[in-house]
Amino acid sequence: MSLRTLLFALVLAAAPAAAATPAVTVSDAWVRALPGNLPAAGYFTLRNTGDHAITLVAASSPACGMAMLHKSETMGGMAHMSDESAIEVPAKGTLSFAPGGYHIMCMSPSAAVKPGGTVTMTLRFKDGSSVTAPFAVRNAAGK
Ligand SMILES: [Cu+2]
Repeated sequence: MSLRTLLFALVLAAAPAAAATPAVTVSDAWVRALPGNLPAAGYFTLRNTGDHAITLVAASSPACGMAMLHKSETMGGMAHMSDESAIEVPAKGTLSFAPGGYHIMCMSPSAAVKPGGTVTMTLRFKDGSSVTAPFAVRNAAGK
């Protein structure tokens, strides 16, 4: 085996790990931009098309200084947000990030977060895989 063939074989062997793509689809992805420097919120529907449960553990975006997984809840009449470090999506299940519930908290949004624009968000899973999807930016009214 020549060195060239050996290198090619090594690249092939390494390829599956590097290309780990989760069996998920992301749809209805959008970001609510608020005026000024207020945090923006990302919403989407994540469908797990695979045969195994997957666990969403983080989000990131070049358009956010920092992105966090949050959940809004009303407790005793008070609106409250909590950090979520792991959200499991069962096999063939769907997870909804929507106003009033789960959202991606986009702290220090960049200038790209303006209504009519598009930003990309990356969702990371516990198994090390990730998916990147375009999110349409809407205004405070969700339009
Ligand atoms: Cu939040």
